[in-house]
Amino acid sequence: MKLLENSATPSARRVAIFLNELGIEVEREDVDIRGAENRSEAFLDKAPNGLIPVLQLDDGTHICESVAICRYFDASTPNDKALFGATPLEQAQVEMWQRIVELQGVVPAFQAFRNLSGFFSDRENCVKAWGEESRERLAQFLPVVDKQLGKTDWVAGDRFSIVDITLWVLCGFLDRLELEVNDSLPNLKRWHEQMSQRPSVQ
Ligand SMILES: N[C@@H](CCC(=O)N[C@@H](CS)C(=O)NCC(=O)O)C(=O)O
Repeated sequence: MKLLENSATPSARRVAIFLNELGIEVEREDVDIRGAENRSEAFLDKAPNGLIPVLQLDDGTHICESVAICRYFDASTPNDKALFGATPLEQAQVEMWQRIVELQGVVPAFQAFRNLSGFFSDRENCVKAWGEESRERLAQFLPVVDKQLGKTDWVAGDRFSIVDITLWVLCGFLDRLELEVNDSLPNLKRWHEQMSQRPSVQ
């Protein structure tokens, strides 16, 4: 089994932190995304989304999408972490917040970065106005998680979950968009300090 990834990227980092939480070591192979290796026919045969990370199983099966990879490891590794929630209610709350943070935080962040920086202009049409709008939507989203973290220890409730990993990776991306977790977001700041102490993110 091996992970096809690029360790500097947020999506690979999300899986890496999840694996650290579960104490799992996996062989890794670097994919040259700058050189568009992920857009080659050989790569697209493994990952229809054309993105890293991708998990390659020993029987040749491939799993792309970071959360799907995390689900695979969680379900196939006996553990008591319940990173996707333990009870039906927790599982629903994790799913709910995972989708909120992903769709209203991570997607706008990636869209803002890609469209404003032109980092992938060799493979996509970069639209500055869309980048600016995405950055604004992300800025408007941060108070939403700040409010939630004023009510609960962790994003999806009082148990640490995959959503905290997703939000942590998102926060690590903010400086590239000239945004930050500051005193105007006190609950998010408290959570951020707490997260930074976890061995899995060191
Ligand atoms: N929803 C996907 C997003 C993956 C993604 O955006 N990967 C980026 C790196 S963070 C990538 O492969 N970019 C290369 C490209 O766009 O060509 C996931 O969670 O796995």
